[in-house]
Amino acid sequence: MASEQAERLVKTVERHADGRISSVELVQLVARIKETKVNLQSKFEQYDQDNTGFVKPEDAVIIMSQEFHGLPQSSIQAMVQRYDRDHNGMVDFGEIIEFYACLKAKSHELEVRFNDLDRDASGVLEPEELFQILQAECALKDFQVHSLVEDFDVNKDGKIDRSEFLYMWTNLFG
Ligand SMILES: [Ca+2]
Ligand SMILES: [Ca+2]
Repeated sequence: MASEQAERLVKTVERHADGRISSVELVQLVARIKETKVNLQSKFEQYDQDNTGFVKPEDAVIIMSQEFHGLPQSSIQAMVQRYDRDHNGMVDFGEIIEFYACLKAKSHELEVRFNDLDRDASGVLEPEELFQILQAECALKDFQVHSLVEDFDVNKDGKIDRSEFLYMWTNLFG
């Protein structure tokens, strides 16, 4: 399952590559995603000893807390709940891994690309502006982008300004 998901993610990145990202950058990005996935996957497997592809919500919270120290516990719990889609009390951790491996691999690039991302030059990032890049390069779903915005939208205006953006990335990946 792990390698299939990795391949799928890589294909997604390749398919959506446009003139904005050079082939060297793309290769580096893909390599970073793969490396991050391998690390997260091995942690996941410690909790999924029967190889079911799922972990208990409390274990997912532990893994995420270890990996993303700055992320508030409440955000992690909310996120894990969102991933328990059929409410059977088990979390498809493979999906979380895919999501975070890509975010983590992109973190530096995103951090230095605020102006680029702010396509309408409004000075803040609307969810749609974050959605475009994260959808294209990480194959994120709507709710994942909205959940990120919700977690780090300090002044609750529904947008991510420069300081919130910095706070987001240093908390997730600092
Ligand atoms: Ca904007
Ligand atoms: Ca805001």
